[in-house]
Amino acid sequence: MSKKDLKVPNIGEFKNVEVIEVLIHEGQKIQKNDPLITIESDKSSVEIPSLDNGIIKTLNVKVGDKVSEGDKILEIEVNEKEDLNLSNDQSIKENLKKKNIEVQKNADVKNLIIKDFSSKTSASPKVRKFARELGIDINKVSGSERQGRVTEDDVKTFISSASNNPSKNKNLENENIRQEFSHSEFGEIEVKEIPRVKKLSSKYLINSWTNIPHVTNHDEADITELEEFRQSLKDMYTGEIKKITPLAFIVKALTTSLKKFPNFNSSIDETDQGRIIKKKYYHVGIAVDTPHGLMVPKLRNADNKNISLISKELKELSDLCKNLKVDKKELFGGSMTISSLGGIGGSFFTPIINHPEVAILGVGKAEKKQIFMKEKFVTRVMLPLSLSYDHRIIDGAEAAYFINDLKENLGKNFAYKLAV
Ligand code: CAO
Repeated sequence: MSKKDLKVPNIGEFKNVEVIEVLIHEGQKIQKNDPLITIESDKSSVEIPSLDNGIIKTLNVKVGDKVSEGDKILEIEVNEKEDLNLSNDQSIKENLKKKNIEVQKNADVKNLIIKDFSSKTSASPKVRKFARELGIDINKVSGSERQGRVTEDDVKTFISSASNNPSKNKNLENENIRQEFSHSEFGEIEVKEIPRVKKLSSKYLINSWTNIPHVTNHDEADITELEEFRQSLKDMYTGEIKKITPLAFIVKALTTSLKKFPNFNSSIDETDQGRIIKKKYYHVGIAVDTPHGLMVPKLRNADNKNISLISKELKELSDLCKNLKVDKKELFGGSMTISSLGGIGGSFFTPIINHPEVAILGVGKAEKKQIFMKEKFVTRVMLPLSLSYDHRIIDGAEAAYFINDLKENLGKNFAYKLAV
Protein backbone atom coordinates (compact mmCIF):
# COMPACT_ATOMS: atom_id res chain seq x y z
CA MET A 1 0.00 0.00 0.00
CA SER A 2 1.27 3.47 -0.78
CA LYS A 3 -0.21 6.95 -0.84
CA LYS A 4 -0.28 9.31 -3.79
CA ASP A 5 -1.40 12.87 -4.37
CA LEU A 6 -3.54 13.67 -7.39
CA LYS A 7 -2.96 17.27 -8.43
CA VAL A 8 -4.38 19.72 -10.93
CA PRO A 9 -2.41 18.99 -14.12
CA ASN A 10 -1.18 21.51 -16.64
CA ILE A 11 -4.36 22.71 -18.25
CA GLY A 12 -3.08 25.57 -20.32
CA GLU A 13 -4.68 28.97 -19.74
CA PHE A 14 -6.42 27.99 -16.49
CA LYS A 15 -5.18 29.78 -13.34
CA ASN A 16 -7.01 30.36 -10.11
CA VAL A 17 -10.24 28.96 -11.58
CA GLU A 18 -13.32 27.92 -9.70
CA VAL A 19 -14.24 24.34 -8.86
CA ILE A 20 -17.86 24.03 -9.93
CA GLU A 21 -18.38 20.31 -9.34
CA VAL A 22 -16.81 17.66 -7.15
CA LEU A 23 -17.67 14.31 -8.67
CA ILE A 24 -16.09 12.03 -6.09
CA HIS A 25 -16.11 11.55 -2.32
CA GLU A 26 -13.77 10.25 0.37
CA GLY A 27 -13.63 6.46 0.63
CA GLN A 28 -14.53 6.02 -3.02
CA LYS A 29 -12.58 3.73 -5.34
CA ILE A 30 -11.56 5.42 -8.52
CA GLN A 31 -9.95 4.29 -11.71
CA LYS A 32 -7.71 6.02 -14.15
CA ASN A 33 -9.69 8.51 -16.29
CA ASP A 34 -12.64 8.69 -13.88
CA PRO A 35 -13.77 12.34 -13.71
CA LEU A 36 -12.76 14.00 -10.41
CA ILE A 37 -13.73 17.66 -10.53
CA THR A 38 -14.97 20.23 -13.03
CA ILE A 39 -13.39 23.66 -13.10
CA GLU A 40 -14.75 26.64 -14.92
CA SER A 41 -13.22 29.86 -16.16
CA ASP A 42 -14.96 32.78 -17.89
CA LYS A 43 -14.48 31.06 -21.22
CA SER A 44 -15.09 27.36 -20.67
CA SER A 45 -15.23 24.50 -18.22
CA VAL A 46 -12.98 21.44 -17.97
CA GLU A 47 -13.37 18.10 -16.29
CA ILE A 48 -10.20 16.82 -14.61
CA PRO A 49 -9.79 13.05 -14.76
CA SER A 50 -7.88 10.77 -12.42
CA LEU A 51 -4.38 9.74 -13.47
CA ASP A 52 -4.35 6.69 -11.18
CA ASN A 53 -6.36 3.90 -9.59
CA GLY A 54 -6.96 3.83 -5.85
CA ILE A 55 -9.16 4.65 -2.86
CA ILE A 56 -9.68 8.31 -1.98
CA LYS A 57 -8.31 8.95 1.52
CA THR A 58 -8.65 12.72 1.71
CA LEU A 59 -10.40 15.17 -0.51
CA ASN A 60 -8.76 18.59 -0.56
CA VAL A 61 -11.16 20.62 -2.67
CA LYS A 62 -14.77 21.64 -2.46
CA VAL A 63 -17.18 23.45 -4.75
CA GLY A 64 -16.28 27.14 -4.87
CA ASP A 65 -12.56 26.70 -4.24
CA LYS A 66 -10.12 28.34 -6.66
CA VAL A 67 -7.39 26.06 -8.06
CA SER A 68 -4.32 26.32 -10.31
CA GLU A 69 -1.83 23.84 -11.76
CA GLY A 70 -0.17 21.73 -9.06
CA ASP A 71 -2.85 22.21 -6.39
CA LYS A 72 -3.67 19.01 -4.57
CA ILE A 73 -7.12 17.63 -5.41
CA LEU A 74 -6.98 14.50 -3.29
CA GLU A 75 -4.85 11.77 -1.78
CA ILE A 76 -5.37 8.17 -2.78
CA GLU A 77 -4.20 4.90 -1.32
CA VAL A 78 -2.85 2.62 -3.99
CA ASN A 79 -2.68 -1.15 -3.58
CA GLU A 80 -0.03 -2.19 -6.02
CA LYS A 81 -0.79 -5.89 -5.61
CA GLU A 82 -4.47 -5.71 -6.13
CA ASP A 83 -5.68 -4.73 -9.48
CA LEU A 84 -8.64 -2.53 -8.90
CA ASN A 85 -11.39 -4.97 -9.72
CA LEU A 86 -14.10 -3.42 -7.57
CA SER A 87 -14.75 -6.64 -5.71
CA ASN A 88 -14.41 -5.24 -2.21
CA ASP A 89 -18.12 -5.60 -1.43
CA GLN A 90 -17.98 -4.26 2.11
CA SER A 91 -16.20 -1.05 1.29
CA ILE A 92 -18.46 -0.48 -1.70
CA LYS A 93 -21.52 -1.06 0.42
CA GLU A 94 -20.21 1.39 2.99
CA ASN A 95 -19.64 3.97 0.30
CA LEU A 96 -23.12 3.45 -1.02
CA LYS A 97 -24.53 3.83 2.46
CA LYS A 98 -22.73 7.14 2.81
CA LYS A 99 -24.43 8.26 -0.35
CA ASN A 100 -27.82 7.19 1.02
CA ILE A 101 -28.19 4.46 -1.57
CA GLU A 102 -30.10 1.61 -0.03
CA VAL A 103 -28.03 -1.55 0.31
CA GLN A 104 -30.29 -4.56 0.37
CA LYS A 105 -29.34 -7.80 2.00
CA ASN A 106 -27.85 -10.24 -0.51
CA ALA A 107 -28.04 -7.59 -3.20
CA ASP A 108 -25.92 -8.14 -6.25
CA VAL A 109 -22.96 -5.92 -5.55
CA LYS A 110 -22.09 -5.58 -9.21
CA ASN A 111 -25.52 -4.04 -9.85
CA LEU A 112 -25.05 -1.67 -6.97
CA ILE A 113 -21.71 -0.57 -8.38
CA ILE A 114 -23.39 0.23 -11.64
CA LYS A 115 -25.94 2.30 -9.80
CA ASP A 116 -23.28 4.07 -7.81
CA PHE A 117 -21.12 4.82 -10.78
CA SER A 118 -24.13 6.02 -12.71
CA SER A 119 -24.39 8.79 -10.15
CA LYS A 120 -20.99 10.03 -11.30
CA THR A 121 -22.52 10.77 -14.61
CA SER A 122 -20.30 10.98 -17.59
CA ALA A 123 -20.91 14.10 -19.65
CA SER A 124 -18.84 16.74 -21.37
CA PRO A 125 -18.21 19.98 -19.48
CA LYS A 126 -20.39 21.77 -22.05
CA VAL A 127 -23.33 19.46 -21.30
CA ARG A 128 -22.74 19.78 -17.56
CA LYS A 129 -22.76 23.55 -17.88
CA PHE A 130 -25.96 23.36 -19.96
CA ALA A 131 -27.67 21.22 -17.28
CA ARG A 132 -26.42 23.41 -14.46
CA GLU A 133 -27.73 26.57 -16.12
CA LEU A 134 -31.15 24.94 -16.33
CA GLY A 135 -30.98 23.94 -12.67
CA ILE A 136 -30.86 20.21 -13.51
CA ASP A 137 -28.84 17.73 -11.45
CA ILE A 138 -26.99 15.90 -14.20
CA ASN A 139 -26.78 12.78 -12.03
CA LYS A 140 -30.55 12.37 -12.44
CA VAL A 141 -30.35 12.35 -16.25
CA SER A 142 -29.97 9.00 -18.02
CA GLY A 143 -27.38 9.06 -20.75
CA SER A 144 -28.13 7.64 -24.17
CA GLU A 145 -24.55 7.33 -25.37
CA ARG A 146 -21.97 4.60 -24.77
CA GLN A 147 -21.50 3.83 -21.05
CA GLY A 148 -24.41 6.12 -20.22
CA ARG A 149 -22.71 9.34 -21.28
CA VAL A 150 -25.21 12.19 -21.13
CA THR A 151 -25.74 14.45 -24.14
CA GLU A 152 -27.45 17.83 -24.45
CA ASP A 153 -30.47 16.04 -25.99
CA ASP A 154 -30.69 13.76 -22.92
CA VAL A 155 -30.93 16.84 -20.70
CA LYS A 156 -33.70 18.26 -22.93
CA THR A 157 -35.58 14.94 -22.82
CA PHE A 158 -35.24 14.90 -19.02
CA ILE A 159 -36.74 18.39 -18.77
CA SER A 160 -39.66 17.58 -21.03
CA SER A 161 -40.43 14.32 -19.22
CA ALA A 162 -40.26 16.10 -15.86
CA SER A 163 -42.67 18.79 -17.02
CA ASN A 164 -44.97 16.15 -18.53
CA ASN A 165 -44.99 14.34 -15.22
CA PRO A 166 -45.83 16.97 -12.62
CA SER A 167 -46.14 14.42 -9.82
CA LYS A 168 -42.54 13.28 -10.39
CA ASN A 169 -41.45 16.87 -10.60
CA LYS A 170 -43.33 17.72 -7.43
CA ASN A 171 -41.63 14.90 -5.59
CA LEU A 172 -38.24 16.27 -6.56
CA GLU A 173 -39.27 19.74 -5.41
CA ASN A 174 -40.64 18.43 -2.13
CA GLU A 175 -37.46 16.45 -1.62
CA ASN A 176 -35.41 19.62 -1.99
CA ILE A 177 -37.68 21.70 0.24
CA ARG A 178 -37.68 19.08 2.98
CA GLN A 179 -33.93 18.83 2.97
CA GLU A 180 -33.23 22.50 3.59
CA PHE A 181 -34.56 23.46 7.04
CA SER A 182 -36.55 21.81 9.78
CA HIS A 183 -39.64 23.58 11.18
CA SER A 184 -38.15 23.64 14.68
CA GLU A 185 -35.41 25.97 13.49
CA PHE A 186 -38.01 28.75 13.38
CA GLY A 187 -39.76 28.29 16.74
CA GLU A 188 -41.62 25.88 18.96
CA ILE A 189 -43.45 23.04 17.22
CA GLU A 190 -45.52 19.99 18.14
CA VAL A 191 -45.34 16.75 16.15
CA LYS A 192 -48.50 14.63 16.03
CA GLU A 193 -49.67 11.56 14.14
CA ILE A 194 -51.84 12.22 11.08
CA PRO A 195 -55.26 10.61 11.84
CA ARG A 196 -55.64 7.16 10.30
CA VAL A 197 -58.58 8.08 8.07
CA LYS A 198 -56.59 10.99 6.62
CA LYS A 199 -53.62 8.70 5.99
CA LEU A 200 -55.88 6.20 4.24
CA SER A 201 -57.62 8.78 2.09
CA SER A 202 -54.41 10.57 1.15
CA LYS A 203 -53.33 7.99 -1.44
CA TYR A 204 -56.76 8.14 -3.11
CA LEU A 205 -56.63 11.93 -3.22
CA ILE A 206 -53.13 11.97 -4.68
CA ASN A 207 -54.13 9.36 -7.24
CA SER A 208 -57.17 11.39 -8.31
CA TRP A 209 -55.39 14.73 -8.37
CA THR A 210 -52.39 13.52 -10.33
CA ASN A 211 -54.03 11.08 -12.74
CA ILE A 212 -57.36 12.67 -13.63
CA PRO A 213 -57.39 15.74 -15.89
CA HIS A 214 -59.78 17.84 -13.79
CA VAL A 215 -61.85 20.76 -15.05
CA THR A 216 -64.26 22.63 -12.76
CA ASN A 217 -67.29 24.60 -13.98
CA HIS A 218 -68.78 27.12 -11.55
CA ASP A 219 -72.40 28.27 -11.67
CA GLU A 220 -75.27 29.39 -9.45
CA ALA A 221 -78.72 27.81 -9.14
CA ASP A 222 -81.70 29.97 -8.27
CA ILE A 223 -83.28 28.02 -5.37
CA THR A 224 -85.65 30.72 -4.12
CA GLU A 225 -88.78 28.57 -4.51
CA LEU A 226 -87.01 25.46 -3.25
CA GLU A 227 -86.04 27.32 -0.08
CA GLU A 228 -89.59 28.62 0.45
CA PHE A 229 -90.92 25.10 0.06
CA ARG A 230 -88.22 23.54 2.24
CA GLN A 231 -88.76 26.00 5.08
CA SER A 232 -92.50 25.49 4.96
CA LEU A 233 -92.32 21.72 5.40
CA LYS A 234 -94.20 20.59 8.50
CA ASP A 235 -94.87 17.26 10.09
CA MET A 236 -98.34 16.10 9.03
CA TYR A 237 -99.28 14.91 12.54
CA THR A 238 -97.47 17.21 14.97
CA GLY A 239 -97.38 20.35 12.82
CA GLU A 240 -93.73 20.85 13.78
CA ILE A 241 -91.29 22.25 11.18
CA LYS A 242 -89.43 19.41 9.48
CA LYS A 243 -85.70 19.89 9.52
CA ILE A 244 -84.60 18.92 6.04
CA THR A 245 -81.42 20.56 4.73
CA PRO A 246 -80.99 21.66 1.08
CA LEU A 247 -78.66 18.69 0.58
CA ALA A 248 -81.54 16.20 0.42
CA PHE A 249 -83.05 18.16 -2.47
CA ILE A 250 -79.68 18.41 -4.19
CA VAL A 251 -79.24 14.61 -3.99
CA LYS A 252 -82.63 14.14 -5.61
CA ALA A 253 -81.99 16.73 -8.30
CA LEU A 254 -78.61 15.18 -9.04
CA THR A 255 -80.02 11.70 -9.62
CA THR A 256 -82.52 13.20 -12.07
CA SER A 257 -79.65 14.85 -14.01
CA LEU A 258 -77.58 11.65 -13.87
CA LYS A 259 -80.38 9.79 -15.64
CA LYS A 260 -80.31 12.31 -18.45
CA PHE A 261 -76.48 12.44 -18.66
CA PRO A 262 -75.26 8.86 -18.17
CA ASN A 263 -71.61 9.82 -18.82
CA PHE A 264 -71.58 11.40 -15.35
CA ASN A 265 -72.60 8.04 -13.87
CA SER A 266 -69.69 6.12 -15.36
CA SER A 267 -66.13 4.92 -14.67
CA ILE A 268 -63.17 4.23 -16.89
CA ASP A 269 -62.49 0.49 -17.06
CA GLU A 270 -59.13 0.09 -15.30
CA THR A 271 -58.39 -3.18 -17.04
CA ASP A 272 -58.94 -1.75 -20.49
CA GLN A 273 -58.72 2.03 -20.73
CA GLY A 274 -60.54 1.88 -24.07
CA ARG A 275 -63.81 0.99 -22.33
CA ILE A 276 -66.25 2.88 -20.17
CA ILE A 277 -68.51 1.36 -17.52
CA LYS A 278 -72.00 2.85 -17.45
CA LYS A 279 -73.77 2.32 -14.14
CA LYS A 280 -77.48 1.60 -14.01
CA TYR A 281 -77.72 2.40 -10.32
CA TYR A 282 -77.76 5.80 -8.61
CA HIS A 283 -75.64 5.64 -5.47
CA VAL A 284 -74.71 9.20 -4.49
CA GLY A 285 -71.52 9.67 -2.47
CA ILE A 286 -71.74 12.23 0.34
CA ALA A 287 -68.52 13.80 1.65
CA VAL A 288 -68.85 13.76 5.45
CA ASP A 289 -66.56 15.80 7.65
CA THR A 290 -65.66 13.76 10.75
CA PRO A 291 -63.17 14.35 13.58
CA HIS A 292 -61.15 11.49 12.09
CA GLY A 293 -61.03 12.94 8.57
CA LEU A 294 -63.16 13.01 5.46
CA MET A 295 -65.31 9.96 4.63
CA VAL A 296 -67.53 9.42 1.60
CA PRO A 297 -70.35 6.91 2.26
CA LYS A 298 -72.89 6.18 -0.46
CA LEU A 299 -76.58 6.93 -0.28
CA ARG A 300 -77.81 3.89 -2.25
CA ASN A 301 -80.54 4.01 -4.90
CA ALA A 302 -81.23 7.67 -4.20
CA ASP A 303 -83.42 7.87 -7.31
CA ASN A 304 -86.03 5.60 -5.65
CA LYS A 305 -86.19 7.53 -2.38
CA ASN A 306 -88.27 10.55 -1.44
CA ILE A 307 -86.83 13.69 0.14
CA SER A 308 -87.77 12.68 3.70
CA LEU A 309 -86.09 9.31 3.38
CA ILE A 310 -82.99 10.82 1.77
CA SER A 311 -82.79 13.34 4.61
CA LYS A 312 -83.14 10.58 7.23
CA GLU A 313 -80.47 8.41 5.57
CA LEU A 314 -78.10 11.39 5.23
CA LYS A 315 -78.24 11.85 8.99
CA GLU A 316 -77.76 8.11 9.64
CA LEU A 317 -74.79 7.83 7.28
CA SER A 318 -73.16 10.92 8.72
CA ASP A 319 -73.56 9.54 12.29
CA LEU A 320 -72.14 6.15 11.26
CA CYS A 321 -69.06 7.86 9.81
CA LYS A 322 -68.56 10.16 12.79
CA ASN A 323 -68.67 7.12 15.13
CA LEU A 324 -66.45 5.05 12.80
CA LYS A 325 -69.25 2.50 12.49
CA VAL A 326 -69.66 2.64 8.73
CA ASP A 327 -69.05 -0.59 6.85
CA LYS A 328 -65.98 -0.31 4.58
CA LYS A 329 -67.98 -1.47 1.54
CA GLU A 330 -70.31 1.51 1.99
CA LEU A 331 -67.40 3.79 1.04
CA PHE A 332 -67.16 2.20 -2.42
CA GLY A 333 -69.39 1.73 -5.46
CA GLY A 334 -70.69 5.24 -6.06
CA SER A 335 -72.18 7.03 -9.05
CA MET A 336 -71.07 10.58 -8.31
CA THR A 337 -70.19 12.47 -5.13
CA ILE A 338 -71.56 15.64 -3.53
CA SER A 339 -69.23 17.67 -1.36
CA SER A 340 -71.34 20.23 0.48
CA LEU A 341 -69.77 23.05 2.45
CA GLY A 342 -73.13 24.84 2.50
CA GLY A 343 -73.63 24.33 6.22
CA ILE A 344 -70.23 25.88 6.94
CA GLY A 345 -69.81 28.70 4.43
CA GLY A 346 -68.06 29.79 1.29
CA SER A 347 -69.11 29.80 -2.32
CA PHE A 348 -67.05 28.15 -5.06
CA PHE A 349 -64.20 25.67 -4.75
CA THR A 350 -62.52 22.91 -6.76
CA PRO A 351 -63.63 19.51 -5.44
CA ILE A 352 -61.37 16.56 -6.28
CA ILE A 353 -63.05 13.73 -8.17
CA ASN A 354 -63.54 10.61 -6.06
CA HIS A 355 -61.86 8.00 -8.27
CA PRO A 356 -63.14 5.76 -9.96
CA GLU A 357 -66.04 8.18 -10.39
CA VAL A 358 -65.75 10.79 -13.13
CA ALA A 359 -67.45 13.82 -11.60
CA ILE A 360 -68.11 15.53 -8.28
CA LEU A 361 -70.46 18.35 -7.33
CA GLY A 362 -69.24 20.97 -4.87
CA VAL A 363 -72.00 22.92 -3.08
CA GLY A 364 -71.45 26.26 -1.37
CA LYS A 365 -73.64 28.30 0.99
CA ALA A 366 -76.84 29.67 -0.54
CA GLU A 367 -77.15 33.45 -0.18
CA LYS A 368 -79.69 36.10 -1.05
CA LYS A 369 -78.49 38.15 -4.02
CA GLN A 370 -79.74 40.90 -6.28
CA ILE A 371 -80.34 39.28 -9.66
CA PHE A 372 -81.30 41.12 -12.83
CA MET A 373 -84.51 39.41 -14.10
CA LYS A 374 -87.19 40.65 -16.48
CA GLU A 375 -85.64 44.10 -16.74
CA LYS A 376 -85.31 44.67 -12.98
CA PHE A 377 -83.24 43.62 -9.98
CA VAL A 378 -84.95 41.13 -7.68
CA THR A 379 -83.80 39.34 -4.54
CA ARG A 380 -83.24 35.64 -5.16
CA VAL A 381 -81.62 32.83 -3.17
CA MET A 382 -78.61 31.63 -5.14
CA LEU A 383 -76.79 28.34 -4.55
CA PRO A 384 -73.13 28.17 -5.66
CA LEU A 385 -72.26 24.99 -7.56
CA SER A 386 -68.79 23.76 -8.56
CA LEU A 387 -68.76 20.77 -10.88
CA SER A 388 -65.41 19.02 -11.37
CA TYR A 389 -65.27 16.40 -14.11
CA ASP A 390 -62.81 14.06 -15.79
CA HIS A 391 -62.07 15.71 -19.10
CA ARG A 392 -61.16 12.36 -20.67
CA ILE A 393 -64.81 11.35 -20.49
CA ILE A 394 -66.76 14.61 -20.20
CA ASP A 395 -66.38 17.65 -22.43
CA GLY A 396 -66.83 21.21 -21.21
CA ALA A 397 -70.02 21.67 -23.23
CA GLU A 398 -71.56 18.50 -21.78
CA ALA A 399 -70.67 19.72 -18.30
CA ALA A 400 -72.36 23.05 -19.00
CA TYR A 401 -75.51 21.23 -20.21
CA PHE A 402 -75.39 19.03 -17.12
CA ILE A 403 -75.17 21.96 -14.75
CA ASN A 404 -78.01 23.74 -16.62
CA ASP A 405 -80.15 20.65 -16.13
CA LEU A 406 -79.24 20.51 -12.46
CA LYS A 407 -80.21 24.16 -12.05
CA GLU A 408 -83.52 23.38 -13.71
CA ASN A 409 -84.10 20.47 -11.33
CA LEU A 410 -83.41 22.73 -8.35
CA GLY A 411 -85.39 25.59 -9.86
CA LYS A 412 -88.96 26.74 -9.57
CA ASN A 413 -90.58 23.65 -11.08
CA PHE A 414 -88.70 21.32 -8.76
CA ALA A 415 -91.72 20.42 -6.57
CA TYR A 416 -93.67 19.31 -9.60
CA LYS A 417 -90.71 17.31 -10.89
CA LEU A 418 -90.16 15.67 -7.52
CA ALA A 419 -93.80 14.69 -7.33
CA VAL A 420 -93.79 12.83 -10.64
N1 CAO B 1 -76.75 26.76 1.83
C1 CAO B 1 -77.23 27.35 2.94
N2 CAO B 1 -77.42 26.69 4.07
C2 CAO B 1 -77.13 25.38 4.09
C3 CAO B 1 -76.64 24.71 2.97
C4 CAO B 1 -76.46 25.46 1.80
N3 CAO B 1 -75.98 24.91 0.69
N4 CAO B 1 -76.42 23.42 3.30
C5 CAO B 1 -76.77 23.28 4.58
N5 CAO B 1 -77.21 24.46 5.06
C6 CAO B 1 -77.70 24.72 6.39
C7 CAO B 1 -78.65 23.64 6.83
O1 CAO B 1 -79.97 23.92 6.39
C8 CAO B 1 -78.49 23.71 8.30
O2 CAO B 1 -79.20 24.84 8.78
P1 CAO B 1 -80.02 24.81 10.17
O3 CAO B 1 -79.00 24.53 11.21
O4 CAO B 1 -80.62 26.15 10.23
O5 CAO B 1 -81.01 23.73 10.02
C9 CAO B 1 -77.02 24.01 8.50
O6 CAO B 1 -76.60 24.61 7.27
C10 CAO B 1 -76.16 22.83 8.80
O7 CAO B 1 -76.32 21.81 7.86
P2 CAO B 1 -75.42 20.50 7.93
O8 CAO B 1 -74.11 20.79 7.34
O9 CAO B 1 -75.42 20.00 9.32
O10 CAO B 1 -76.23 19.46 7.11
P3 CAO B 1 -76.12 19.07 5.58
O11 CAO B 1 -77.22 18.12 5.33
O12 CAO B 1 -76.08 20.26 4.71
O13 CAO B 1 -74.72 18.32 5.45
C11 CAO B 1 -73.01 16.72 5.86
C12 CAO B 1 -74.50 17.05 6.03
C13 CAO B 1 -72.77 15.36 6.42
C14 CAO B 1 -72.64 16.77 4.40
C15 CAO B 1 -72.21 17.80 6.63
O14 CAO B 1 -72.41 17.64 8.00
C16 CAO B 1 -70.73 17.76 6.33
O15 CAO B 1 -69.99 16.90 6.80
N6 CAO B 1 -70.27 18.74 5.55
C17 CAO B 1 -68.86 18.89 5.21
C18 CAO B 1 -68.52 18.17 3.94
C19 CAO B 1 -67.08 18.45 3.57
O16 CAO B 1 -66.21 18.52 4.41
N7 CAO B 1 -66.83 18.64 2.28
C20 CAO B 1 -65.53 19.01 1.82
C21 CAO B 1 -64.90 17.81 1.22
S1 CAO B 1 -63.38 18.22 0.48
O17 CAO B 1 -62.42 18.37 1.73
